[in-house]
Amino acid sequence: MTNEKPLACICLPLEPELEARIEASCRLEHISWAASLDVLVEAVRDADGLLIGNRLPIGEEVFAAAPKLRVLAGVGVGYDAFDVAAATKRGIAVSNTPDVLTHAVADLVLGLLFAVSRSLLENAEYVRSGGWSHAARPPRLGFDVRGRTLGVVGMGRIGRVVTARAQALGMRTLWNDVFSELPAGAPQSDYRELTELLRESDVVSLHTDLNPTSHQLISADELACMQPHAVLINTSRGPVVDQTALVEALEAGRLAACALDVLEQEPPAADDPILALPNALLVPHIGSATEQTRYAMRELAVRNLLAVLSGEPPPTCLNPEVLD
Ligand code: 8YV
Repeated sequence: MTNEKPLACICLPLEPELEARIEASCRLEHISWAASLDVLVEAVRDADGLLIGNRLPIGEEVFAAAPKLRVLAGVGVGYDAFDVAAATKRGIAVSNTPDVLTHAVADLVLGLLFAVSRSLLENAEYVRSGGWSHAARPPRLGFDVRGRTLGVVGMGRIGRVVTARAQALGMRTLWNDVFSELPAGAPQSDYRELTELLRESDVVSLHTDLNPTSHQLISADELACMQPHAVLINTSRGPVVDQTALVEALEAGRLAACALDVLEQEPPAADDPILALPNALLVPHIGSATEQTRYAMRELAVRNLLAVLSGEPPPTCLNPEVLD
């Protein structure tokens, strides 16, 4: 006798209570979170649902191998790893996890801002290595963020929260997006064309999603617009910045510093020149990496998965047209 329950393939570790929620109405199969695309393709052949992060590109190759697939529940707000158009053609619902990570990413942006503005890593190393005890020359002085101008590129959920928080710190804020009308609910902020925003800002923070329009949005020409004392913060996606051009600008002193949570290649090759730059503060894609936020992302992804498999509308669907 065949088991009627749908098969949910889970490609990252879940808490027992989340697994129990899935198992109440589905069969559950684990796929290693480190699986290659080839292994994943083999593993999803009978899947009705797939819950997965954004490490692997999920498109036609996976969809063609999984004819029963009804839902791709992503764990992450960015969905550039998913071919939503191909999923839509096949009637597969695709979901992401917006909102639940907005504040965690904004926290990291402020953390990076202060780490750079107060030379926190250099100062910590100065103390640890005995420099302070031996009255060695201290690291350079920092800069006040109050009164400085922050340019936010991408006025979505995260860009808005970063703008509001920067204003609370006494920063002046500018914004740019593909639209030029301030979205409803956004804090009051001044719109600028991208090049103007780059010219006027002391700190630029990137919050666009990655799509063909935003790919290498910040290239050599854009970096040339920035002031030599300016700082670039990227917590969006690595390919939004032309990293070769960024390294050149940092090496030449045409840009003071960058703080990157995301890189063109993750993890970077050991000889990636960005790793050698003292004025590049790099962290390993940790925008959402808090216990609470990561749990909230997984929990929302489980709700999306179960909703589709039980014929309900998922809370955060990227292609709701497939539900009709
Ligand atoms: C990752 C992210 O999802 O939400 C996003 O788009 O980039 C991150 O939160 C996270 O690193 C897990 O893959």
